[in-house]
Amino acid sequence: MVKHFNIAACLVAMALSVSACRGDGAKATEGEVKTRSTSTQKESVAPARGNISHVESYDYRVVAEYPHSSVSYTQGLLYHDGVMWEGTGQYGRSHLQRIDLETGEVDVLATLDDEEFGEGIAILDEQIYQLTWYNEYAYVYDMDGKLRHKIPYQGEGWGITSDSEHLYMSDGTSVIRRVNPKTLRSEELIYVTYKGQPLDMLNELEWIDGKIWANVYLTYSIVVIDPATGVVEAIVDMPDLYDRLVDNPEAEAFNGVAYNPANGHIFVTGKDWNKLFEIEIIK
Ligand SMILES: [Ca+2]
Repeated sequence: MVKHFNIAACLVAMALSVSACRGDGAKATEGEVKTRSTSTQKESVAPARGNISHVESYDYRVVAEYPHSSVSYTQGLLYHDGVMWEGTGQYGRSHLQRIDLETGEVDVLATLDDEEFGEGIAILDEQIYQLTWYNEYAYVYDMDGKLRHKIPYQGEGWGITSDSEHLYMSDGTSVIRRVNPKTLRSEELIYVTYKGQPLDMLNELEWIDGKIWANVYLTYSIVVIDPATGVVEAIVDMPDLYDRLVDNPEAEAFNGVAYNPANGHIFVTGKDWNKLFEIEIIK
């Protein structure tokens, strides 16, 4: 049984130990390693600008439930031209794949080597980018999943998304980097704050109407970030989704945000969750 927790409690708890933010069922090996590796960067976070005191709280409604493979360790999720794409992690089962929403069946287009841990995915200019956690390079594929080349970068790769011009990358810290799509070199650093405090553990990303939506690792929260200021403007907590999973003991952390611009709905799931949810956000 995974406990429910929220951002406010986690901000306090993270100063002490990340374990307080973790559900009982969530294996935290990945997070513990990542948390240790990000400690030095927390101290360099710049003060936030803009209105930092008010954070909107969005409600939500589950529009539909779809099957999702319980052996897909979701690290990246996006919806593009009516197709659901997923990048998965874990050594030995990191894939780039398309998901048939109605059946949950996957069409694996690429499989990473056993020593590579897949992370977020993004599509820009009809190319698919897939990050790796520790390997320090991204794969770039054509839309059929054929490898074009790899781009090196420094540090950890977690989430990635695109605004149709640039790419934005997270690395488990409170900093999101806007990067050049050709080089993945940083063009701008976005220091993300929640009520004035740096918000660590930013994970899977989605660019939605000029804002960056981000899963916060080891929570059931998605935050809405103004990329111009880094300020979290809104939050939506979805702890109830875990309770909708049935016969899914391997279910791990809530992760994955995709967006359907045709109806404004988002899709969310989790690592090894056997369901994927279509969500209407209620503001
Ligand atoms: Ca996404």
